[in-house]
Amino acid sequence: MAELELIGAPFSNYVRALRMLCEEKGVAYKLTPVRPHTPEVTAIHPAGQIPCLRHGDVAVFESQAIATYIDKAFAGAKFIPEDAEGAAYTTQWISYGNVKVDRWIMREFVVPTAFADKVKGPDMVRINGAIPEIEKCLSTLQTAVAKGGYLAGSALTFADMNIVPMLATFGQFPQGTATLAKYPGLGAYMAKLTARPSYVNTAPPPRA
Ligand SMILES: N[C@@H](CCC(=O)N[C@@H](CS)C(=O)NCC(=O)O)C(=O)O
Repeated sequence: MAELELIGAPFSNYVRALRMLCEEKGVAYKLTPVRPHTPEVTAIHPAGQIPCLRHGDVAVFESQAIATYIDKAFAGAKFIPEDAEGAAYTTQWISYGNVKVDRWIMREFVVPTAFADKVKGPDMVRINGAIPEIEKCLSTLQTAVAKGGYLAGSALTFADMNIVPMLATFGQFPQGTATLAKYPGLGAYMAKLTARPSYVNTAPPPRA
């Protein structure tokens, strides 16, 4: 069978989530660690975003679609359940992660904090404005994982792998640590997920 190639820089949470999926399933893969908008990426993704996948003649963009392909194309444990209810809850939390958690944590907090204008400094109005929306996300996620231990119920799914790198990134900032401390149930869930070899083994190298 052709080699599975994941295309995208390891600092991307979306790339990490897919690497975690491969680790959890025991699927061998080659990582091509390129940034967005590079030729390997634009050959597949019309908007130049990472991650992308190549597997023989198959070329896929969008992390949820890539995860679905990997989960279905390879044997082993399923992380996007086959049953109607499990599939619905899993894709529901993947979408919520991508639309709400990524928006408020990554786009409105992490990016304006870490890549602030060198002259003007960080846009604190924008960054502080994100915190109440992030808290809504954290509260929602804490309630969800309180039921069965994982977002989609009592079993680990790709929805958990998708969300945990985003939450952990938030926790790398002092304001993120302080905000997360208000949600101990979510903290326990994060501790459980980040202790897994699939998370530990996919840590991005320190940025140069
Ligand atoms: N919905 C996309 C989001 C991917 C995404 O936002 N990737 C970022 C890196 S983490 C990117 O490529 N950013 C560059 C850009 O949007 O131009 C997915 O799930 O794959």
